[in-house]
Amino acid sequence: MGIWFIRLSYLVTDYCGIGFTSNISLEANPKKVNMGLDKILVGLFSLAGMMFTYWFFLMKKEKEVAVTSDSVDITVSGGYQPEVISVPKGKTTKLNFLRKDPSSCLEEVVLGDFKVRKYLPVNQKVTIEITPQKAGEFVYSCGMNMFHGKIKVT
Ligand SMILES: [Cu+2]
Repeated sequence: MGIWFIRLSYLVTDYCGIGFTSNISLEANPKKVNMGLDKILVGLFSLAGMMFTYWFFLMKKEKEVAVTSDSVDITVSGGYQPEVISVPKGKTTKLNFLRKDPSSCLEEVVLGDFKVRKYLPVNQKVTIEITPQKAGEFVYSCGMNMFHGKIKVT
């Protein structure tokens, strides 16, 4: 389990251009390592990056919000809040996304199961309507699959 999170963190940091991970392969093969200070620093940074990612994914608690009205406001800022919503099956629910985070990482929201990919301008509400026909858990994400939210259909 843990190793997958670390793998994932490689992907994530590479993807979003943070670039902690480019020298990871050097660490895995000690014979090749030329222990310059820069390499040690890069190693430390990548370790810190991994630990942060690990902590970020594991320690964040899921708070579920049950949607009883026709719509729900979802704030996009360093992720999606509320992160987990539950909606009734067969009912149309409006998801009002409001992106407050200028990071380009969050400029798109992708609801793969609902075949929706939408651009979210900063400070502008974007409404996405879903009418889920199947019960289950549906994860949506930013365009790079870095941040995730979940829709539970019950
Ligand atoms: Cu992203």
